[in-house]
Amino acid sequence: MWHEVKSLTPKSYFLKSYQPRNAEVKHLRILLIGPVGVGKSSFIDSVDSVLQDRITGRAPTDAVTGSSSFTKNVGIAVFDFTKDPEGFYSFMFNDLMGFERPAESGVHVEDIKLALKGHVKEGYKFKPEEPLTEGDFYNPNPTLSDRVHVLVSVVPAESLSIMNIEVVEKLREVRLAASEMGIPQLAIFTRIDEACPEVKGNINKVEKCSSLLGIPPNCMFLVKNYHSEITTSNAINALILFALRAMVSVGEDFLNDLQG
Ligand SMILES: Nc1nc2c(ncn2[C@@H]2O[C@H](COP(=O)(O)OP(=O)(O)OP(=O)(O)O)[C@@H](O)[C@H]2O)c(=O)[nH]1
Ligand SMILES: [Mg+2]
Repeated sequence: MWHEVKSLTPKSYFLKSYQPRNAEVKHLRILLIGPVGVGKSSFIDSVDSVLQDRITGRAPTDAVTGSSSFTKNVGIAVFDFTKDPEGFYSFMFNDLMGFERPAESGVHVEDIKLALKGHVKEGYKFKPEEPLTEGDFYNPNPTLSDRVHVLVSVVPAESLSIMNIEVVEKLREVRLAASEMGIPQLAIFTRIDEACPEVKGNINKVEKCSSLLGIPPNCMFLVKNYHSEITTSNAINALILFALRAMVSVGEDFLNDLQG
């Protein structure tokens, strides 16, 4: 496996040439969910950095992580990636605020379910007090393009065991809703630099997280985000590209299955 990881370069042919075969969709939509401050926005930045081959910083991240979500003022922020000079890569990320505790103060699970189905328009600001029902930001007739094609749970490798139970339950609820819709799901562990450096430790974490979230171990990826580096490196790029490639592959399978 490590061979395969090392052979991925920022110019990864698969990602560069990828286009959904399903003609109804121009961009594969990947939604990231997870606890506050776990590195969701940093992962999007890291993908951008890998693809641009330099450190970039588009998705707002927070260097002082507290208990409330930094990605707050946006509802669903959409990020696509420049594939200079040919335009954009054919996949995009949706970033959300993190799940907070107490549960009532964060984004509603009902809103995320609506987002999975494509009912939530870009720019909607989630309201902790009430879920979206109708209005300017409600899309009553979503197309396949508006829907989420891959759901990624982002979990902290270093503090998995102290992940709040309410947050775990929210993650599971969203995951079950996505399963009912047939949406493929992966998980990434961020902050592996702060977690146990031994592989065995990480494998135990993968198994623990697998049973917590109900995602099979082979759908889980260890990732180190670019958070303090000033240049990109092959080792960090490889982990990010490996996870990204898996996201795009399962999303493509989902779209093809829908096409029949
Ligand atoms: N050591 C380390 N720090 C990281 C990593 N990924 C992110 N961080 C740091 O964690 C903090 C929070 O990262 P964000 O990307 O803002 O987290 P988020 O999940 O988007 O948070 P919310 O939007 O608040 O839900 C920032 O200070 C990042 O620099 C990582 O892999 N390793
Ligand atoms: Mg964020």
